[in-house]
Amino acid sequence: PAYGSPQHGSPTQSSFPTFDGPGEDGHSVAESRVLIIMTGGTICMRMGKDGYVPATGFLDAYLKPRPSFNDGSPTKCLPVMTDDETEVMLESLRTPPSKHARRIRYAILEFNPLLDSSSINAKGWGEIAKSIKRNYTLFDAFVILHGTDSLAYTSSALSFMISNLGKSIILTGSQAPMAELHNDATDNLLGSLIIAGHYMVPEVCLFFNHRLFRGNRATKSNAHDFRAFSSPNFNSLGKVGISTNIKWNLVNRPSTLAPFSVQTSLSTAHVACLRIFPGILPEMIEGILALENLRGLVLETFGAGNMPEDERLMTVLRKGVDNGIVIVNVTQCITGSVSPLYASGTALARAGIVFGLDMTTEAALTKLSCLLAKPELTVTDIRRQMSLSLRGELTEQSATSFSHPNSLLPPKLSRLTALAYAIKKGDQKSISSVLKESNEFLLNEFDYSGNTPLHLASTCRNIDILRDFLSQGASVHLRNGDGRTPLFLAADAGIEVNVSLLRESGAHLHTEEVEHAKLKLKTLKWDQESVGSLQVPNKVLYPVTCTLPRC
Ligand code: ASN
Repeated sequence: PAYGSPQHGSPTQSSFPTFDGPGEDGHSVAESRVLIIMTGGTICMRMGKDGYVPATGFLDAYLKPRPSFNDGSPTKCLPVMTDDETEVMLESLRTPPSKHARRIRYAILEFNPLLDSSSINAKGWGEIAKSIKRNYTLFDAFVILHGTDSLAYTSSALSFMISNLGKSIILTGSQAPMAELHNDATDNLLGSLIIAGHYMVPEVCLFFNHRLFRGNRATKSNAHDFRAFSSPNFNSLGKVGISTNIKWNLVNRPSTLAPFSVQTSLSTAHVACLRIFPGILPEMIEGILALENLRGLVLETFGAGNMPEDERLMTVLRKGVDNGIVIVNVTQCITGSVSPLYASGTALARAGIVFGLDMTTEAALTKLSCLLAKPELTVTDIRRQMSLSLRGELTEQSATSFSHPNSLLPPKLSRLTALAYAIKKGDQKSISSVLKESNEFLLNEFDYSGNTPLHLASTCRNIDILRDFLSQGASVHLRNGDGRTPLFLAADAGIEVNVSLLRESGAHLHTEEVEHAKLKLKTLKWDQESVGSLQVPNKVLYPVTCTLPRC
């Protein structure tokens, strides 16, 4: 597949007759084919006697009359595979040419019945996945129209159900129906079509209010605003404005040599979700864990993954784990991750409860349902996979070393490891290439051993490395896993020139540390007033309150 944006000169490649009719300037205009799968939701609703209800006939009622969705060319029928594996010819429309000289031709496959998304379940997710699979080779991309209430559950579920995706799948809906004069449906649908028709983003995405999110990172955060969705723990994948900007460095791509496939069943009947609250009783948790057939539980805990310190609660949870139930700890907070920061969270991990890190509840529940439906996985496999990123749904951080010492190093840690190796070898060429390649400032980050690159350079005989790091703004004040600064390490190693350079750069010792340094470097004057003035340009001072990764 071709990845890239029109701005980079590689628009979506279609396996279809790519050119269809002249554009305004008489030149041929490329055409992409998109299948819209209409499942229901406010976007297609009309007012009934008891409130909004989904209505059929979306293409005829709302898209045909709108010039931005219909360029007025004679309609054309496209082959579409339906749920009973029969091919039907569906009427399609096409948009006028975009500024990238591309039209989007689309057909709509309407589900029967159309749903308010609050009624969708695993069967509905299976139907969506099957429709995509049946039509995968017939279309360049897929747009799913869906209600907003459970949109983040559906986009999360599909992300886990689909493997080796090579085309864009974009879910959208609206807060106000297309039938209303002032609506967000037009923008959401047109934005989704534009991305689907121009860019190959091979992920299950959620597009809303001009933003493209990874589907399993999004959550509905507002019941009224047009800005209904957010992605609190992961940046959006792109934005549609005057121009469309896709953040290609964030986009996941299939990396295995395997064909597109879908898993169509999920074990939603075997999972539950429980929000911890002050005063929760052990019997309440016990009641849920005793449910017949329960195999997975998502616990929404406080803050960084804590719950009331009550031995009776722990006993009940431990019993659930021993009975083979996969219990996953996610935070009730909108933003942030669970971690072994507090004793209470650590006790849960020790009891065999899995850290769900920064997964949303929607992602945790659907991932668990998906994994539990795979007969080849053992409970241990599932527990392990719940803490790993399968589709970019969580950020593997310090918890990786806490619960999964054997898993692959996250990219930042592996860069820091490469840097540490190069510093030890005095290899300045490799040092600068690692630093250049990284899009974040690595010099104030801690490696697996709890040291910053400056700590490592402070005991190196090659003073040029130390000088180079200081001139790039490395902080002299950060303390390593043992609570030591680079200056202390340089003094302890007895390297006088490094000590002098660090002190010139503003480094200093605590009074208790001075005695130790005096013993090591007898010839140096250690009164604190003799600290040299800052000679290093662009110095950035970082606070010393950092959390150190510990194994
Ligand atoms: N109740 C509607 C649904 O989820 C809400 C919406 O789409 N805005 O189907």
